[in-house]
Amino acid sequence: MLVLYDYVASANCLKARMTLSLLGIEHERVAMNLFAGETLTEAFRTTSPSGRVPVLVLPDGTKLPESNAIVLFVADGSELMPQRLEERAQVWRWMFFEQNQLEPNVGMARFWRMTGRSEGREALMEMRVSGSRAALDALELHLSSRTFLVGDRFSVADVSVYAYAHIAGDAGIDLAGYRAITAWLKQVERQPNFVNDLVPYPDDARLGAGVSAYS
Ligand SMILES: N[C@@H](CCC(=O)N[C@@H](CS)C(=O)NCC(=O)O)C(=O)O
Repeated sequence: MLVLYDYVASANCLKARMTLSLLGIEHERVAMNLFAGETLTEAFRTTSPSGRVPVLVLPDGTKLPESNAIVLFVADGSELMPQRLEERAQVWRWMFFEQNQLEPNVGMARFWRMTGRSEGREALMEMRVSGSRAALDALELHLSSRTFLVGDRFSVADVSVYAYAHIAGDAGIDLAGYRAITAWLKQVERQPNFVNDLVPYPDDARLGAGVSAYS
């Protein structure tokens, strides 16, 4: 059986959880507490060299870190992955965009803002918020003339980009001005077997609350 090393408040982990649910794939979950240092042990580094989650462990013991690699592996050959190479390339394009422009900006701003770490980091926060807006502007432009990111069908590109786009509010960005993104988020949420079990950061993630995996 597939085993997912997971953290409930992580939107990177949410991508893996969403894909497994959308495709109805049975799996076990191992809940990791990042803020108790559980991902920083030598033992966990043999599962994830960067000490990060999500990680999917395959039935033959192969370890697969990186959310988008997990999503692409799980969805390979399924209805969530287009068959034509040209469309698959567009899926990869949006997943690289997600990791390069959306996740680092929305993810960091959300984390600092929701865990009491933004004070003293005003300039950095400003950079992350403006980076988030630039990524959302690009997404809005693309979605203003289509229903889904690639072709005319829901795909793993939508799953991957949804994860951080839908929590832009946590990073201090009002999505109300992004009409195409707002309509697209609703389309994603309407898919059969869609789940979004992301939770806010728990109290032990707050600055000064204990051992933290983050600075
Ligand atoms: N590029 C990676 C990023 C994974 C990542 O940053 N995971 C965070 C949770 S969202 C983590 O495990 N952080 C622990 C740490 O930095 O110590 C992916 O997409 O999976």
